[in-house]
Amino acid sequence: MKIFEKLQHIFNKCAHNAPSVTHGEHAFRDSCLRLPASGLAYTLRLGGKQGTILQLYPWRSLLKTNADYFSWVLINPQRFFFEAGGFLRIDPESRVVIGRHEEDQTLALQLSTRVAKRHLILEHRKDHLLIRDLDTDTGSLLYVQPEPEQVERLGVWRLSCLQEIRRLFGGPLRPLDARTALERLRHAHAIQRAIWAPGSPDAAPAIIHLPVETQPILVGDLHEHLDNLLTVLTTGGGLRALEERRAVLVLLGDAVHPDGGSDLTEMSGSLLMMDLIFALMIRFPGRVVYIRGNHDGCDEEISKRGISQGRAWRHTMIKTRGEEYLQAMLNFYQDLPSIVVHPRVVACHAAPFTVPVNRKTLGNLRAHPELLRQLTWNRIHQPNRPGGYRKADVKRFLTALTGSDRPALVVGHTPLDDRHTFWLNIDGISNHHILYGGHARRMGWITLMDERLLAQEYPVEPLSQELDTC
Ligand SMILES: [Mn+2]
Repeated sequence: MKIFEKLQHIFNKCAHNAPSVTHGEHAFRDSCLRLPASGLAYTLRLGGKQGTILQLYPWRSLLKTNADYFSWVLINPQRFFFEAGGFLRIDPESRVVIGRHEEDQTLALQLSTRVAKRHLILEHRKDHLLIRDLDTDTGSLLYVQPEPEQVERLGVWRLSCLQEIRRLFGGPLRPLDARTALERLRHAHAIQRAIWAPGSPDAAPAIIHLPVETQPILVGDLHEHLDNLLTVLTTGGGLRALEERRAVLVLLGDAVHPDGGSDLTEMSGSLLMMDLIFALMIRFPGRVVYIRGNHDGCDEEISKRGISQGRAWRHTMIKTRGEEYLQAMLNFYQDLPSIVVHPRVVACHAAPFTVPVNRKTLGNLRAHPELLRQLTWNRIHQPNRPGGYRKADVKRFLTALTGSDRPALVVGHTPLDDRHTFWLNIDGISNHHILYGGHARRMGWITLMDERLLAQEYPVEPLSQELDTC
């Protein structure tokens, strides 16, 4: 609190007479600059010649109908365009201290040791951004980048990602006709089988192992929120990383079935969501993994607020796409994995086992429906949920799968409130995280940078509309 008050004091002192910067190069130390929100981009060099170069961009809505949305984004250009993330948002009315005081920020922006623990303050005010160097040894350097290709770089980049999604989908995001949808589902399923169960007539393995050099992009329960998936794929270089085989998109299940709204049986969004996921699986073979969630089925018992969404899903598939499509979807579900293991992070839909499981059982999980059920239905222990899992279960689960309890465990299924999109180190378990992809206005995801876990969040825009015209 003390540091914060001190920062506030020096910040307010300099804010009044800070020069407005619209061109040129500015070395500054222990002083303020004012950057008008007039559509310029900036390059920052922190920590001298051997320091870190960052870029500061105005971030506008891609939608013509949403011209008011404006934020600033700070990125490390050497990473942002190549991985799913690596950015820092400076939202309206917010203030951020840039520096190595925070591990996640150091990681996201790849700050070098030349950058001070508290190097800069950025404050997003109504029509400008105030930026202050905190009397660092090396000072800070700011260059104005007025060139239109620099100013528009992020917008152009995001639009190109959307266009790529439109291409791989084969047009605007609308549910496919019955025949195309069936072909696509079978094609995606065949690819999954060819990769995870080559030449075998048996079900595909319930556990999928990813090599350490692969960057997993973990996405929680989407529950029909198509724009949330588009947000992940267009913020940073996620699509490029999939294309270049450096990343794997890991969907934690429950991409289907609405989780709110007036009609919990209205399933057209689920059809479209699966159409897009299959298109991604076909475009990026082996780099899109779908973990089975409790909503990935048509059983009567799959329900929300007493309404059977499993039954509604079955009816919708039969009515719009026919019995054959339903059967193909059920076959697809049968082959879905329940656990993804990366040396740094393990993911499943809902919960680790609450019983010890030996190697032999792990190798033959499909023969143990009661264990698969725990993975997809259970939740963290609470006084009113005595059967829930606890810290010891997390540790044992990780050790059984990786030989160590140090990797992280990421699950979906149990959002803890309606304000956040991820919850880290839950229940006093330092490497246990919950992720949810169904928030109406914000999208969070978890990835690895330099083999360390990074959780990020971005406001969601109705990007699927933009796909109609881009
Ligand atoms: Mn669930």
